[in-house]
Amino acid sequence: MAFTLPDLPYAHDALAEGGMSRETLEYHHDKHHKAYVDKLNELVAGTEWDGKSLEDIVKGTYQKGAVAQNGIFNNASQHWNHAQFWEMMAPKPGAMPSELERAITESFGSVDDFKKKFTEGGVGQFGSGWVWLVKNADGGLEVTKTENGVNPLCHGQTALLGCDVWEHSYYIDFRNARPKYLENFLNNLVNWENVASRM
Ligand code: MN3
Repeated sequence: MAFTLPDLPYAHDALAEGGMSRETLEYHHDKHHKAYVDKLNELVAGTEWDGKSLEDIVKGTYQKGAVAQNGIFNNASQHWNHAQFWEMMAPKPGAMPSELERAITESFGSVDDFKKKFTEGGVGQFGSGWVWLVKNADGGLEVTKTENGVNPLCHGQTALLGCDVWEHSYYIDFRNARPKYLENFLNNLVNWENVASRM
């Protein structure tokens, strides 16, 4: 069965007040994300991956230590990453649920220290990639960064929060100011209820 582009869980202009414009979402969701889905369907057709779940394809095609991953992996992982990313944001997001705040404070010392670490991770990802808040198998939380489409599934971790630091994610709204984009993401866009539900 072919993969499909999921609708955004809000209108294209719903995040504008929070700092992510309609134009960014029109390009990022309608064009970039759609291209990953279309390419994935094209590449998977007639292969051993045809009919497999997205998670199985991501994990099964990941090549440990490979800088350049193969086409099926790149498009499958980017489809998965973006589908999570849209869900991880919300217009007018609410406060952080207390169980998440507790877990973050335990692992990072404070919510502010976590935000600092997450921003540094995103700024420090040289070139395209993602910054994540993950839950490890032992239950501890960690901030990680990954190159290109690589994601926590590849490392057996649970993705609680991810932020796309490819230039297409921020160039329209923040130009080259990746740190500002990350700070704005954490302070105005993250759907903390969604993050907590992933624990
Ligand atoms: Mn992207």
